[in-house]
Amino acid sequence: MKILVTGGAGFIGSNFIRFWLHRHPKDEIINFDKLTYAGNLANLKEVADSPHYHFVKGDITNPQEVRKAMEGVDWVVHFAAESHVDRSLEDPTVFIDTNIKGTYVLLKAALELGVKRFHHISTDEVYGALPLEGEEKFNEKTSYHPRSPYSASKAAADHFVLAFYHSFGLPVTITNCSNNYGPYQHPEKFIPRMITNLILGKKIPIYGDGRYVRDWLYVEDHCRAIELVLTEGKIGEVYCVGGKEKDVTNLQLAKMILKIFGRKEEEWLEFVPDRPGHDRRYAVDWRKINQELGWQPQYSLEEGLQKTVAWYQENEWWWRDTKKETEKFYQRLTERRKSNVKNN
Ligand code: NAD
Ligand code: TDX
Repeated sequence: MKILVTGGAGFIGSNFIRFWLHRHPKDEIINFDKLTYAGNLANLKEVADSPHYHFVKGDITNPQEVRKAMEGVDWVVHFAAESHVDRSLEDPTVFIDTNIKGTYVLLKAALELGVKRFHHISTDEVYGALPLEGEEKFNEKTSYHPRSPYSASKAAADHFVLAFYHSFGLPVTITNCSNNYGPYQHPEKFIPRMITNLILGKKIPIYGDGRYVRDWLYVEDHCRAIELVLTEGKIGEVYCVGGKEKDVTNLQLAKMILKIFGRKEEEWLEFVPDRPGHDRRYAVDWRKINQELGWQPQYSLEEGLQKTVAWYQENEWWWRDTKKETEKFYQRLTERRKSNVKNN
């Protein structure tokens, strides 16, 4: 099997490549990645010398580069995207180019080249926000209500993927997954930001009142879900993927991490201006993939966080430089948010 993975130098894509080559050592993977600020080939150092792994630097919005890389490929697994909500609030342009146009360019090439499976990695954020108090969860039938430029761009991409299935018969599948965490996640995202701040002796920045809820999934559990959908999933179907624990607020999550570090919560939390349009609660109902394909998450949040903290503690070389750049971005963002609060 020859698989083209887009965005394989990013967080989930690189975890997926290592996972796949470990479990399917005879397969061949082509990692097609533009190496934006979020892409890092160091994520793949363990497989870099494998004859079953090839890296191609390229942009998914470029039809020629895409066609060349996709020639002779059996499956496409599409991770490449701009993935950070806060960046999409600063400037949505690149989100429209990469997430919408890039997905369209890939779909078109996949159809022309007769790719046997196009698997699209999407997010639970396309469904919008749930009320804080309530039992409701997102499932495959929930209607789309994206609320940030990031989620709007992912929603548009999802619609194009399904349009290529219904209109042209491209064999597609989609997974809509909740918040991932684990090794190699960029320190701009909440969990690695908290961990790296604490390692550096800095406080955890909590947006708004901290009573925001995300559905946390350890990245390896996500990789297993994608594997099952690729090998046993039904063409044209969408599968929601989520974590074990529901309704953990950002404040509770921060306290779990502080507990791992053995630090006192009142000294290490800092409330900072909120993200505009901040989605209150996400919760994913993953019964379909459980009942049809037998998937369920294996890691509890506690276990996953322990492993993740240990990884960041042991791999400071990986995040130290990136962290400096990221915190410059956050400094500008926080100043802007503070002045917006003052002016309103
Ligand atoms: P990431 O930001 O860590 O990595 C994205 C990768 O895509 C990078 O390697 C980057 O260089 C590459 N890329 C960006 N633009 C490109 C372009 N134009 N051409 C080629 N490559 C390009 O993202 P991630 O967190 O690993 O997310 C991967 C996918 O999973 C995304 O589609 C995201 O929407 C989705 N997703 C992420 C999460 C999460 O919690 N991280 C949850 C659900 C879904
Ligand atoms: O410093 C912070 N303080 C804080 O309170 C940061 C960076 C975040 N937060 C909050 C905002 C969210 O409620 O933590 C929560 C998680 O934030 P992010 O890590 O930015 O993730 P989120 O916005 O939920 O989106 C993520 O999950 C879904 C990924 O970035 C997306 O790519 C994925 O689709």
